[in-house]
Amino acid sequence: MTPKQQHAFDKSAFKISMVQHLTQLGHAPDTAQLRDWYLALGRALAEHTTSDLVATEHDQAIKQAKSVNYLSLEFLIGRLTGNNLISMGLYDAIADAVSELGLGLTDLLEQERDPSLGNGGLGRLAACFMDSLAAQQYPAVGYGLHYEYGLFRQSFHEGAQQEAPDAWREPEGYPWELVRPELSQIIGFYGHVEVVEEAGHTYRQWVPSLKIQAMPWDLPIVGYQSNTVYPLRLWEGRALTPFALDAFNAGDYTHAQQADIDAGNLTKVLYPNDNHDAGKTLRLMQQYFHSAASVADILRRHLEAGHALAALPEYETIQLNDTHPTIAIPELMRVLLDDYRLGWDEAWSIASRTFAYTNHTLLPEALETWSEALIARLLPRHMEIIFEINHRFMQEVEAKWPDDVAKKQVLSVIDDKGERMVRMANLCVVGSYAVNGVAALHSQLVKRDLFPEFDALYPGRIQNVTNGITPRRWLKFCNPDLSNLISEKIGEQWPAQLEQLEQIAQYADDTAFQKIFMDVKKRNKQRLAGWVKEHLDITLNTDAIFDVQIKRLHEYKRQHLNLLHVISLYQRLLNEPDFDMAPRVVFFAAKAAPGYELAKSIIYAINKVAETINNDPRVGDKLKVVFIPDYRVSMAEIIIPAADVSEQISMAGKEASGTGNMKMALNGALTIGTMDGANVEIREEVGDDNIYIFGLDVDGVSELRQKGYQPEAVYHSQPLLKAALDSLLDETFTPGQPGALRPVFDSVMGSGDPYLCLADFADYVRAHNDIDRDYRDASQWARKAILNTALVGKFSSDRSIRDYVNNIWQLEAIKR
Ligand code: CGF
Repeated sequence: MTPKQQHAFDKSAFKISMVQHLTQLGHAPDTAQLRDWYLALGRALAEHTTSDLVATEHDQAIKQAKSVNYLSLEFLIGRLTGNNLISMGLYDAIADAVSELGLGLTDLLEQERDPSLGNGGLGRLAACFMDSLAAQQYPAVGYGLHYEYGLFRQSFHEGAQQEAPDAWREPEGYPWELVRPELSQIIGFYGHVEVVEEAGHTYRQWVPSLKIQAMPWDLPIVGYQSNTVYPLRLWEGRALTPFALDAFNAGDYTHAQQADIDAGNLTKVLYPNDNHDAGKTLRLMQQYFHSAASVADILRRHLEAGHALAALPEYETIQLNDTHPTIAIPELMRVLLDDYRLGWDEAWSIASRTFAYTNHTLLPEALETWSEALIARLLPRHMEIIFEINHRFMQEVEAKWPDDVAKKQVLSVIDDKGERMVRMANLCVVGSYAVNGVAALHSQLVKRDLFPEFDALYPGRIQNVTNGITPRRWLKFCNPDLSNLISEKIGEQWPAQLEQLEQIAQYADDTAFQKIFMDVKKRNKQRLAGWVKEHLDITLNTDAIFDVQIKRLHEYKRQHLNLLHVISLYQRLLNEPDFDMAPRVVFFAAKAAPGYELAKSIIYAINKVAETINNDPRVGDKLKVVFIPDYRVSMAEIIIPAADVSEQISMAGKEASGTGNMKMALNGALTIGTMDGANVEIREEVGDDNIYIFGLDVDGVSELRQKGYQPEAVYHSQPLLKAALDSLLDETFTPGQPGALRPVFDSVMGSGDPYLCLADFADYVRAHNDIDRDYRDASQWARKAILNTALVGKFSSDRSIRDYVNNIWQLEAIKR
């Protein structure tokens, strides 16, 4: 706690406030349940953050400074209460206050449901970035959607994924959010474009036929020890047309509610796809609704602060998190052209100096395109503007490469090879002053493979900003024992200056420190094992290697490669009398998009293999496999501090960055990984001896493809691999149901193993053997683990944000 905050906190007043909130919720202290108390705690704390939010909003210095507007369809913020307590410097004081009320703070925090308003890395990155912006006091507003249902809740029925809706706010509402009706906006859809004549000029004007109200809900982003609270503004769709009371009274209930139904659907659900473009109309409606409301709010703030419209790029920058909010570019153009009546050149000069775009993926199936017909129907004026942007852009291309049809074809915003489609990524590059990839390798591939022509046309526009994670949530909050140990050694500044962790490296060879460090790891493993026992009734050996793969389920992430290794260990334990291995628990946690059949088959296969291995008495506690259901931020907070080994095994060139890799390394896990995404930079930081790199690199992948890859040949040449694969076809793991796991077998054999699992298998096994050997040398292992924690300071999202600030956004910190 900072001295200022310590002084400001009045324990007895806070306890009174909690009891008052409890009473307002309709409960009495002697009969209230834990959940009631949690809500009272959240509301009592939110009083403080709300007043800081309002004060920050009205701060003249901030109004006169440049801000970043982070536009993202996803913010996977996780539970806020514990994290906000850390940021406010009140964790211990509140623990003390609630204990005087007879409550345990950790029990209260467990009552909070995760706001799962994101799918995976992209949404979690947005949350880390907001945390780092507030901590470093770079003026910022996050803009997202207020989904009624977050990412589905996952359970398993006989091994198969089941999905249930996640009504994260129900039934009492979320204590941290604040509705701001005074800032609501009206958003149009459909309709037609009219030509208006005024003072000898003709203008175009969109007349939408459907209007929906955008109601903002603010969540407080509390800066770590900074007294700065920025809003994460989430738009909710609401019916605008007044409730049809006449129809209701006349008995026409459905019609009376129709407008509510349409508007309410708009932000009802988060699309559960990660790295995949599903192309649904409602999704485009969500994107436009989000973009239009955000652009309107940005302009409102800008003009209310007294700035000229033409000065927008000097005061506001708009970061597009992936292509999902691309439609904000033509929307700003529409407003400038049609509402403010600027000429094209002036409007374009403003817009193209305001937007910047982050690319998160090279996967073709994730690069969004929308059919021209759909955009023209839903947003007719925007389609005209997109055509005009492209027309002028094509002239630029012609000037640079005269008569080069091929260049125009790849660069064009419109893909007219079949049904005409709008390429959102191309529109982003054309309309942004900066484009960035999310790790060094990824940014290089964006330039080399995805956008080489754009890179030639606009040298310097495509940059790199390596992703990062907030050390407040991902070390200080989730791993209090390790945090305390670090603070004892190097002081309390590291959560705000993560580079300082480097000083821990000097203790890597100190046997006493090694013991304390590994004791902390052991306690975290016990905590996770306790959770597994309580929820899944599996008993774990906490001396075993905790080998962890936690991320979305996707073929390119290769959970099935991990599974093949697990099966091979199982078979060796059974079949090779001399085979010895350090005990291992292999953890998986992953959600599959509901429509992604193969991903669901992989989950099913892992669960079936786990069931067999865990119940086979011949294995004892040498090997256990645990699939933790319903992976979410709060679960990650328990798993990550307990990990010994971090699985980052995507096929090289496919994982743009990864951020779980950073979180686990920071908590002292050793990475087994390919030369992909941020693994490459983690290796640079921790050194070759403290990471297990295996498999083909990007060049190796393309060479193999050129030579002609034959998974069958690999299958026949490697007995261990063949045996593991064959077991997927018989009844080993699915008694009475031979072939139930065949889809996984076929995915690496029949359809040609698109992600080269078989090609990398042997080297993956080799790397795991190295891990097995090294883990048995406790002191050497401790040394490596300590060095991982010590040497990954670069991956603080504070550093990522400073890179954005210095190289792209050009903001000044405003200290409060
Ligand atoms: O974004 C991802 C993640 N799946 O959400 N992508 N998208 N889209 C990438 O696949 C990750 O590699 C990356 O770390 C993350 C955040 O940039």
